Amino acid sequence: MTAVEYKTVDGVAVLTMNNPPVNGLGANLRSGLADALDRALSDPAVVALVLIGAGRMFSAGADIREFGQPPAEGVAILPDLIDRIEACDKPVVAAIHGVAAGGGLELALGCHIRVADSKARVGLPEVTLGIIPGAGGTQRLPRLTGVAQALDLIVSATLVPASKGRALGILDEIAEGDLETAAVAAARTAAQSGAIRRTCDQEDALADARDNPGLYDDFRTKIARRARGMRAPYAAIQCVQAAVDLPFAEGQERERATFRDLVDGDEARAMRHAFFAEREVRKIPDVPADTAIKPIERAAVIGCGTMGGGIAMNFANAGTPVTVVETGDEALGKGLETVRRNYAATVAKGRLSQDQMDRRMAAITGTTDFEAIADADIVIEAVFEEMDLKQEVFRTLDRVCKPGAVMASNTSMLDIDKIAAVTARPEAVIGTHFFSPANVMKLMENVRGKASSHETIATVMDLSAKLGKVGVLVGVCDGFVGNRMLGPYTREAKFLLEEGAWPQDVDKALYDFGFPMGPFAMLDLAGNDVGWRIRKRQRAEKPSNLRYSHIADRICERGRFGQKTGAGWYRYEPGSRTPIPDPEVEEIIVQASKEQGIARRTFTAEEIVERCLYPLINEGARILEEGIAIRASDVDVVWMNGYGFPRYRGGPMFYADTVGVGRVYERMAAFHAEHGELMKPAPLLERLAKEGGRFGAL
Ligand code: T1G
Ligand code: NAD
Repeated sequence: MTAVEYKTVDGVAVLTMNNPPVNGLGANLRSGLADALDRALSDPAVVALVLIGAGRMFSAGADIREFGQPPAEGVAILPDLIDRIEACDKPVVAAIHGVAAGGGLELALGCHIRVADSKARVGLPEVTLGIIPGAGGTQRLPRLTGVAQALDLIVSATLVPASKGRALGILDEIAEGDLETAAVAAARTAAQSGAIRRTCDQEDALADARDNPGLYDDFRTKIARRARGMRAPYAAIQCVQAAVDLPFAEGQERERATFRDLVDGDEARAMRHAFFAEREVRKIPDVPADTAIKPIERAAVIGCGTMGGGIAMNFANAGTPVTVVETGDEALGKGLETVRRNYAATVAKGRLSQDQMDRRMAAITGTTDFEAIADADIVIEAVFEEMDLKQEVFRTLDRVCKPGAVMASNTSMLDIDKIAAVTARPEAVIGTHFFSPANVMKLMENVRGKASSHETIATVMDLSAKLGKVGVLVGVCDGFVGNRMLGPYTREAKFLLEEGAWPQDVDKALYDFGFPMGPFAMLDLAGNDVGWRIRKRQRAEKPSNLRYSHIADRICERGRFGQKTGAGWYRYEPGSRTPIPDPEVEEIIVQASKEQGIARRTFTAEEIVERCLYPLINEGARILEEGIAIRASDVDVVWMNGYGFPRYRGGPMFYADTVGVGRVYERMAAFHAEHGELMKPAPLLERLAKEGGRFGAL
């Protein structure tokens, strides 16, 4: 199958890119385009050209799978191909539908006219891959949109709708009728006018920036929080500045050199891994891709507390009517009021219109009567984390829910099989573990029980995408993937306190590593009482003589549950979320060291990072051994989307491959020797270290 189909319409050569699934501009498509270009330019009957995409879109850009591979012999690289198109002496029109992203939009920017259908989206999202636009985007985009707009688009990596693309000057026309027809007409008009408008020649839009050199520093300040630890956004700013300060060709050279410098770097490799990991996670080896998905037209949520309210908002945001069930009118009123306040806060920030808020609130109904949800297609239970209560709720759901309904639990740690076992339809039971705040956090750990049917699994995996979440299928164990790995991470953080570190030392080390906050600030945000309840249950269920730190319990015994009580590992000024070290906590810590007979010492940031992260990775290895996670990259997706693991490090298992599994094993073995059984290396970690293997190759 040729990657580029060629036809002529009224003297216009129509070049159709056909490289499913997203017309990635790989070597085959680039050589197809070069050949078609030769043909059109050498045919005197051809007065103009149209570039259009077959399938779902114009093009999603360079073929990311080619990165890190040796360049294809004799095939023009994308920047050169685009320069050639721009230099054409016959008008070239890009006809855009679906998406024109990255190199796909750069290809269109090299064309002389851009026509799009009204549903199209365009953008340069390369920084999400740890790179910059490398085919002229940083040089051509600002020449159309102006510098400030170009910086915003490139660094925010947003795909903007056609109407905005038109307003920004990226698109010249929105096709009313058939796209190809409109593009051919535009091409003929341009040929008749004889005028060709090359983007590289457009200088006017750069003028503002020339008069305002401070614009770049202002922009760096603006992005500092979300671009922390990354190189690509700052490299993009420098290249856009080069577009203003240098002649076009030199600016291009600067961009290419910067692109080459980034594309094989750790950041780019980690973010490419994240890109494909979030697509791979949807594929469940034993659930056929054509498994039937149950339609979800009505939903219900049991419990409208911290999680229930957020979960209901997800359905309302997706346009699915949802009913929340509470124990009584007071609890119901309180829960719905929290939902209303959350929406009002978003409206106040201008991120939602009042009308949208009203429609979403109207989609949420409250009741105290379980019978009222009998026709729900899916029910998600989010009541207190107590097994007896959850089983009681599932007995009720089994009685009232219609046949075929999916019955899910938002439990953080409990055994889904034990919950399913109290129903007559365990095949319809599954875990859907959202993360707090549930209407914000992207991750859904979907927990398959022994009896969960393929249909139930396929339905909730599809639901995750419909709710704008990243769904990861995991197996049943205490804490599933995320919370189970969080255990050793926070455990070692607490031991470090007994051995001499302060909460702020540990938090600074992990913050500088790239987490949005360290373990102690995170525990104060989530609420220390949640962990306390879990520790009590685990110690009751599995008494052990292994090392245990009492510091966290002593802090909870004093009612220090974190931000919600104004004090936890830190203290907080009223209305502030800024953690302040508290001598009262330091006293508890020093006392614990004394009781353990530990001589306190200081730790380097590297020691702290290894001591907290390597046991987390080690637990990830155990989870893979047990088949609780399907792939190592699934574990990475959980941590990047649910626990703030820095995306530019690719997740814990990818990070282990980056530093070397041998290094992680060596440190774990040393920790085991020094700290005992809790730090025993997982057999998989040991095997991979000895074989020189990688988690990514499993
Ligand atoms: N290269 C290779 N494969 C790609 C791809 C790409 N650019 N884009 C998507 N795929 C695969 C993806 O892995 C999946 O495969 C299938 O296509 C469908 O994708 C010089 C160097 C366009 C918004 O960053 O953001 O150009 O899992 O499930 O949800 O400056 O795909 O089915 O086997 O995501 O409808 C810059 C990346 C590249 C855009 C569509 N481009 N793609 O979303 O489909 S770098 C991007 C997306 C570049 C130049 C530089 C999205 C999409 P599989 P999907 P979707
Ligand atoms: P919460 O205490 O804020 O809310 C629980 C709600 O359930 C309360 O409003 C209560 O009135 C209601 N409820 C209790 N029994 C009920 C019944 N029989 N019928 C109807 N409603 C009933 O708790 P939460 O933090 O929202 O946690 C809910 C579940 O989600 C738990 O299983 C928890 O482990 C899990 N979870 C919590 C978090 C978190 O960060 N809070 C994150 C993920 C998962």
